[in-house]
Amino acid sequence: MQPLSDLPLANLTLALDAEGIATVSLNRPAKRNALDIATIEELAAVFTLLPRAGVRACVLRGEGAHFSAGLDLVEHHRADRSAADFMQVCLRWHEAFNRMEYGGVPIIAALKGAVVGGGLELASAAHVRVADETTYFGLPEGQRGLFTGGGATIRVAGLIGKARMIDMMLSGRLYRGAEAVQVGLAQYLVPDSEAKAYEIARAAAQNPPLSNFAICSAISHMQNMSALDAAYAEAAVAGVVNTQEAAKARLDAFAKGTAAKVKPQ
Ligand code: 1HE
Repeated sequence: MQPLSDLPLANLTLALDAEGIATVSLNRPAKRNALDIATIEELAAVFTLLPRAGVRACVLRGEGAHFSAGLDLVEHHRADRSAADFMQVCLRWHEAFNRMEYGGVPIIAALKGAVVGGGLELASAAHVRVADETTYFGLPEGQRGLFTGGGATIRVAGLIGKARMIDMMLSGRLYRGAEAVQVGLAQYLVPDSEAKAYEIARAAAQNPPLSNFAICSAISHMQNMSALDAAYAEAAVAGVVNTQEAAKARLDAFAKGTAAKVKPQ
C-alpha cells in the first residue's frame, strides 16, 4: 500500500500527529476552496488510504476564511462539459465522499465562512460538523442554474429533511448560527470550530479503532438497508465489535468499579 506521505498533493495538505490525528486541509483559499476536479481526485486518494494508514481520527478544514464555495464554477463553465462528462465528474465526487462516509475513520469537519453547494456536500460526508459564528450553509445550485451532484440529495436531505433542502434550493435560504444547529446542519456551534473539532477527534481517538470503524461505516450502511436487514447487520457487527480483545480491559475495569461513569461533569 502506498504510504500517505507519498501522495502527491497540490490542492490539499495532509498532516498526521503523534496521536494518529490526521488533518486534511482544503488549500485553495484564493478560490475559496472551490472543488475542482484535481481537488476531488486528491480527496478520493487521501480518503482511500487513510483507513489503512493507522489514522485514529481526522479533522477536515479549509485554509482561509471559507470552508468551501462548492463546485469550481469557472472550471465547469470553461470545460463546457457534455451531460455524460459531468455525470462522470459527479461519480468521482461520490467516490471521494463515499470513501469518507463509509471508510470507518471518524472525520470531524471544522467549518467557517461559506459551506455552500458542493462544499456542503463535502461537509455532509464527514461524521461530525462543527460550526463557528462565521459559518453559513447554502445550496445555491438553483440560482446558478445547476443541481446538486455530490450527494446532497442523500446526505443533506438526511441531515435536515427534504422539505428544508428543497426550500434552500428554491429560495436560496442560508442557515447559520443556532438555527443551523437546530435544523441539523451542524452538531456544534462554538467560537473556535477547529479547536472543538480537534477536541472531538482526540476523544474519538481514545475509542478502540474497531468500535470507531463500526460507528463510522456500519450506521451509514444500515441506513441503506431494510429495517430487517439492518437489524441483522447490526447483530453481526456487534458480534464482532462487542467481543473484541480491546474491549476486555475496559469491561474488566467496569466490573471492578474502577471505570469512569457515564455522568454529566
Ligand atoms: C470560485 C468559486 C467557485 C469563489 N468556483 N471559483 N458555489 C457558489 O455558487 C458560491 C460561489 N462563490 C461565492 O459566492 C463567493 O465567492 C463566496 C461567498 C464563497 C466568497 O466571496 P468572496 O467575496 O470572499 O470571494 P470572491 O471575490 O467571490 O471570490 C474570490 C475568488 O474565488 C474569485 O476568483 P478570482 O480569480 O476572480 O480572484 C472567484 O471567482 C473564486 N471563486 N467561489 C470557482 N465556486 C457537484 S455539483 C455542486 C454544485 C455546486 O456546488 S453549486 C454552488 C457553487
